Amino acid sequence: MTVHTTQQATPEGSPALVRPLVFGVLNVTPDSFSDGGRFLDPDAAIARGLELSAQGADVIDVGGETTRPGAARTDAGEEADRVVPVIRELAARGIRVSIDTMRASTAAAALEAGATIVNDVSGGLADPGIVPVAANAQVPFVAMHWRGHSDTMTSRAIYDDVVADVRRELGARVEALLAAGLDPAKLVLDPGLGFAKDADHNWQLLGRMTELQSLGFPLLIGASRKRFLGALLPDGAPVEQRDLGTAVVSALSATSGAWAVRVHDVASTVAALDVAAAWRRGAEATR
Ligand code: PMM
Repeated sequence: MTVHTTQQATPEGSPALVRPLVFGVLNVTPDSFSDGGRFLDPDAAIARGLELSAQGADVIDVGGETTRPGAARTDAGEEADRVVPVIRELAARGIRVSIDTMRASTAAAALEAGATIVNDVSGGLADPGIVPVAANAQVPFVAMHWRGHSDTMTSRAIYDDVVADVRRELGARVEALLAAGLDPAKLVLDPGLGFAKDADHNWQLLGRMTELQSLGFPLLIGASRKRFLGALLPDGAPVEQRDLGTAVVSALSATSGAWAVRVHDVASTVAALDVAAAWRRGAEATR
């Protein structure tokens, strides 16, 4: 799979008419912030992956280590044990799977089990050995903007101009990843919403997405159910109530030319993307 498809913004910057890919989140963890503990059992996780796929997910993004703010690391063996049986079964059923990990060993085990995309929230910084694993397998590599592990990231949310700073830091990652052998046609970038970012930072990164696209790579947006969406709701609203805001972000991301969105509730995002696509068809029809 090459990531430079018609899904991508065209060189002129006008988004293609096709909708972004939908990555359905499947956390096989006891402690992720929104679905932790629900899919730790492999059978429950596989059933959830099938459900997300039936709802229209193009990719199931399987993770075995939580990255929620403040969290401690998961043991490497434990992480791989959680994800491998789930990936093996979903891939065997013809579902495209990405592995959400910062570790080379977990990425290698996941690719062997049938995953075909590596999604690294550290962009190759936490374990540089992950880059040759993805490069040798010739699979897409999602490099997210990252400033440090979850136990320290809140204190790292300091920027002069968050969009310019994230753009510069992602640009440095691009150079390092390509120097380490990654095929530029396989690279996807992600602003890392909520990772060392407060709500204002997230909104600026979304609203000024085109500045990040000027780096020349497809963008994946992971806003789903994050705290900055919860801040728009009354206090104490359950996390699922953030799905409506997530779906709106998906539609607006599509309009801005995002390559993919990563979401927990696939059905509402697919509906929102269908609306955005119909809107764009209407705009085209008037010409
Ligand atoms: N966010 C989470 C986990 N993995 N991967 C990418 N590429 N981008 C993100 O924004 C992102 C991610 C946050 O945790 P969750 O799995 O509980 O939503």
